Amino acid sequence: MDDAQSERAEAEAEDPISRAIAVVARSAPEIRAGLTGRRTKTDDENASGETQLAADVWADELLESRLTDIEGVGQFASEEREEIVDAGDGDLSVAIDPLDGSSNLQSNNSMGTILGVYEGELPAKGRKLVASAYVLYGPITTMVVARDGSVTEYVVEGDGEEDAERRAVREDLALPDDPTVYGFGGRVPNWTDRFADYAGDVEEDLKLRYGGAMIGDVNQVVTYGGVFAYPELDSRPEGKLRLQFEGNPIAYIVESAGGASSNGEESLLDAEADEIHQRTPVYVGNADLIERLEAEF
Ligand code: FDP
Repeated sequence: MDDAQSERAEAEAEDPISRAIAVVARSAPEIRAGLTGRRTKTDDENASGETQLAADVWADELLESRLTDIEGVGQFASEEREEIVDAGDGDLSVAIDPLDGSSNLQSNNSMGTILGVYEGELPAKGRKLVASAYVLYGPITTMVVARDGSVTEYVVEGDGEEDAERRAVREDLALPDDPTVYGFGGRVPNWTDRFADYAGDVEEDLKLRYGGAMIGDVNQVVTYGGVFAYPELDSRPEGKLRLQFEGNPIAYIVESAGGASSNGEESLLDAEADEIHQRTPVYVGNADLIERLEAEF
């Protein structure tokens, strides 16, 4: 164990926020290994009406049992389950998207796991986040963690919970000043006119890269600079992504890395949280690109 790893082990022993982050890191190799053979659809739908894959259900159950075990965690919520789980006494709540972008599993493209740690009960505003993190199951497994205003990228290695190791590869991560990529979800004919106008402007300066899993698409923005959006649609003004599980945690990471977030009007972190599965348009990236969007809207 190097110095950074033993410092982390000490923090994890006492601090529930560090423990929640550690649980997700340690579960990542196991989740990755367990994807093989769980690519089939189930007969069930999640709380947002999407058909669940065996992998969604399995990753949800694995993380639920481990995260609700942490002393100090009072509530557990998941994109894959209707109700918030009461985890006992504790002032912290964890919100999880166990497998973000799981429709990519069939075609073997990238996916992620998202964690938001909120102070107080859910649903909660993004300003209540005290940490957030995502795992990216790409060619290698990486994890990005935002806490106390700084963002670190780790490589996660190992085969299972016992020997999983997290090694920092980029500290104080910041979005590059000179952005190069954009990725926008939703079908173009369904975009609103104002978003289509914005997209037209962005296309002049940036290169399209869209993979269809928010975590992969956001991670390239964090790496190269640019903008990711799952916008408002004519048919669905509230967009597709969920505020508690996706919008807020990602906004917290991007803003901690010097970027900006918006729901079209204000920072996602300032958006009112009324319902655990509420959807929101999501726009995150370099601050000037998000300012431009808000100015054009
Ligand atoms: P998925 O349905 O595969 O779980 O969370 C929903 C999400 O993926 C995001 O990861 C992704 O950005 C978006 O939906 C992709 O939606 P489209 O297929 O409409 O592009």
